[in-house]
Amino acid sequence: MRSTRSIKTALRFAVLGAALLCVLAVTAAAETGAEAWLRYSALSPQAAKTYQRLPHKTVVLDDFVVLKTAQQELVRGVAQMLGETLLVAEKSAPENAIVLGTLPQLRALAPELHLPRDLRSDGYWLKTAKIRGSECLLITASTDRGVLYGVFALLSKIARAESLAAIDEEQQPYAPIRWVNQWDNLDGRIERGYGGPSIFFADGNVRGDLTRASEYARLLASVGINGCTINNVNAAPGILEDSFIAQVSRIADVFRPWGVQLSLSVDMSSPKVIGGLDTFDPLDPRVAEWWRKIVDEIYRHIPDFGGFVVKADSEGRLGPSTYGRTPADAANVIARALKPHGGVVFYRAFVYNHHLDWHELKNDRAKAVYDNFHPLDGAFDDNVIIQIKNGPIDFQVREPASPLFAGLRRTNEAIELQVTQEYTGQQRHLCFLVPMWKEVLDFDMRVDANATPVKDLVAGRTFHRPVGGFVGVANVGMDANWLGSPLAMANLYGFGRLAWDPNLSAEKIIDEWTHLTFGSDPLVVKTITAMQLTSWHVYESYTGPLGAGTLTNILGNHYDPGPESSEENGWGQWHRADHQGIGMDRTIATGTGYIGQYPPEVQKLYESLASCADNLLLFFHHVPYTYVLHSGKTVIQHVYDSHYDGADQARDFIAQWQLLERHVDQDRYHDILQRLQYQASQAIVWRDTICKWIYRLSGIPDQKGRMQAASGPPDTPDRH
Ligand code: GCW
Repeated sequence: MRSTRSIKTALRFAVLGAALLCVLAVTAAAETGAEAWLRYSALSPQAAKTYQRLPHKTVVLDDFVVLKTAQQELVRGVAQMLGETLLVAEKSAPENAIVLGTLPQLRALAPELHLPRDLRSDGYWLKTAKIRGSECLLITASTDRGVLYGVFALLSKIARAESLAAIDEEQQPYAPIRWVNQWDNLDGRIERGYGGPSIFFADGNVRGDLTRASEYARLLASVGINGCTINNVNAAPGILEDSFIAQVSRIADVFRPWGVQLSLSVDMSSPKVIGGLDTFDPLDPRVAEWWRKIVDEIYRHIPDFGGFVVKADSEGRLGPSTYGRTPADAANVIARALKPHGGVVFYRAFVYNHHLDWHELKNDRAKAVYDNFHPLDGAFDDNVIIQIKNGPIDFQVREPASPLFAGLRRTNEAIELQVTQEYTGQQRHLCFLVPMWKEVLDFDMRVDANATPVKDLVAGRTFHRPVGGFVGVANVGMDANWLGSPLAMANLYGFGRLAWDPNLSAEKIIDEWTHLTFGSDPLVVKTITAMQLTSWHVYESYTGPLGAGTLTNILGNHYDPGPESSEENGWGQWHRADHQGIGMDRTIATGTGYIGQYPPEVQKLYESLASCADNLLLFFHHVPYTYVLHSGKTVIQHVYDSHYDGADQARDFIAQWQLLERHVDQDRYHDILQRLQYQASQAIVWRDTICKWIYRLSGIPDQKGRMQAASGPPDTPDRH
């Protein structure tokens, strides 16, 4: 008896002790999210064994700043993950080392190496090879930046316990432009930013402490992003004041070690507002001269300056239309000032009339982008890039690909994707956007009846353009975890990975991100990847299915449900819901003619109800509520079901997340749990608001009888 009791007691202590250890372990691992996907947490002894043959020293073949950064990052990552401090050796002793250098440097060091391949732009090559008879690991590229990217790739592999045995991996970026925009105002607020105030500006000046800006550049570089526009496209002209440029150059200084080029958003009226001229007419020689001088001044401070982003004639911004000039006139005058320095202009295609007459059924904001820019194809200088939002309206939860991607053959283009979740839940709702972006990037425009996916058009591959690529509106802030929610960082990671290689699958990207951000516990990886991969669809289901757009308050916060705010105003985000039906008729036959902006095969796809996918139906067609979808359901029943299913799925996220209680550090566990609980409650608000609204309009009850009692009688008068 005694011995049984003492065994029990011992066991009890053992269990308690183990529990305590668990708690300590979890507490020790508590994380703020600041490291994002660069946590470099220690590998298990088992996993670390894979890297026993990794060289114990490193050499770098030159001391340029980016190469030095690359080496420091390598040493840091290996120390944290494998517990080993790499010896930093002279380049005269490269034997058994991880060797970092560009191809020419490597050729000079080891002529015996066969390095036949030339790597384009920022591509890199990871390769085990013998130098002077001893085995080395080479991280090489054409540029210093490529070497840095190679180091990050190697560290990512180690973090995910991928084997490096006999590695021979070459990676090339899909396009030269892989930039982020920040919509930061000089007072420190960020337009559509949900992760705290600006990391660059406070109270009208550049911050004194730019530690976060430097850490941001590191994060960007780790996924191959090579440029960052630091201020809002609704630009304050003051950014170009002499004194301010000197301040901005401090930000460029902290970007430079990470190979991130700094660029600025500028206001077209600057020559007048801050230049003292009586005009900003782009064709006036004094205006051209003013831009030349300002650009020369910038390059004196920032020799590797990237260029300008321009938002003009849009949402109240002044632009060339003031003088009857075109976007090409405006873009070119700035481009010519930048040209001698190698800079570029991103001219945003987001030009539209926000005082459109909603009574006129043929009016259509979606047509504006193409109508404004297609006629100018070929009129832009070679260092101008037209920056085009993924869809023709404005970052809605679902839109078709903008027809302008197919409408420019002799003009450079870049796709603008929105990482910050303006219309997709503002980081308070889980919404992993990579699957949405991939649908657009993979969409085949069938230009000249050939396979011409959007990713090839924007990368400049289809029409052999000198430059092109990807721009993400990121809007990170001072919040420790950058975007306000740890899970939202998957969107920034995913943007970078897609910009590097749009052929990566959403599954691969989220698997990588989850391993890097939360570790390799199979339950954690399985649960988080599944939640992320379904989250866009869930969000769409309870906010705006069938292509109706996010039925949000478009006049205010772009967040709460507000289906009526889209109608009866000039903003043009109409869904034209009335008592009989819903949807914008954008057909060529009877509607606004928007569909006519696509190449013929795509026109056919969307024009016909038979071939138009259910998920974009209301974007292209106005149909009665009783219209039967391909799925066999009526539109109205689909709307009810979708909102209820979506809200149920949002609620189910909570239970899925709770499975991870003992598997994820407590800080992030509780933070995310609270967010999911809040999201579930908001999904119900969305569900009820939209279902009641559409029931009142249509008068058609839900077949499943879920909400009529609470909704009151249907409305009567027809609004249109
Ligand atoms: O959707 C709108 C946003 C604006 C933004 C604009 C744009 C920076 O609501 O806040 O302005 O898009 O992309 O220029």
